[in-house]
Amino acid sequence: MTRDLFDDDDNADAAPQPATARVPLAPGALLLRGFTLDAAAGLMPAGEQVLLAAPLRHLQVPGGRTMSVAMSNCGALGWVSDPSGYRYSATDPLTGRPWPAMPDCLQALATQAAREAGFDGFSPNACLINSYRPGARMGLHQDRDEGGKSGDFSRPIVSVSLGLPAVFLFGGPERQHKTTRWPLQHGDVVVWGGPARLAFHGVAPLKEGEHAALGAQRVNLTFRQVAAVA
Ligand code: MD3
Ligand code: FE
Repeated sequence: MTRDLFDDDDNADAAPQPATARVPLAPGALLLRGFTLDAAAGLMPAGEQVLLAAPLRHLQVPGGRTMSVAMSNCGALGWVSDPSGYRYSATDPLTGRPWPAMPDCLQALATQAAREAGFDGFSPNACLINSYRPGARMGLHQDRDEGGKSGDFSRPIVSVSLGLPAVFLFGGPERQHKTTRWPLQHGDVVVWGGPARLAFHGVAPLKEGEHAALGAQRVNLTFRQVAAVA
């Protein structure tokens, strides 16, 4: 690469460097627009491999309802729910086997995005895969199962949006807090840390559509650094 030969301000022919728009959504929450656009094509085969070993499924939640979002996991720990509660588990309850390993390209993407947002040394051990078909939604909730006994929420969560666009709802520290709406597109990455880490959030019902690579679907990956499970 000889770009440094031409690396002066008056070189009008310089190829434009891909600019990732950085949009602060709230204190602690940074949207990196298009952060995975270049890598997205490489992420999808990695994701497909994971889903062959640990298929998407609709989990039940306490109260007995079934989630409209289909889920799976990769990494040392995976988020699971059944009528008795939510928890992180080292094994997939569907197969009894450990979750598939987190592919290196996914791990690296999450660590880089966190660093961009000022969180050095993010080393996720859990990646939750959410698949939304048209109509699927996620109600307002907090993500509190990562902190372990000590309640350590110093690590951010990194989320990657692929496929159809969705409207993300971002609230405050209490459920009643009013929410703001943020469209998230294929390739967007958001880092949620600091004061945003325990904010209520959700996803509006997915609109019908067809994405060139993923069909009538939105896939969201969330990377988490979960404290040791007892
Ligand atoms: C804000 N997933 O899996 S990702 C979830 O699009 C979840 O599938 C949504 O909420 C989705 O728990 C939203 C964005 C997100 C993830 C975690 C957060 C936003 C967050 C944790 C704290 C605050
Ligand atoms: Fe969440």
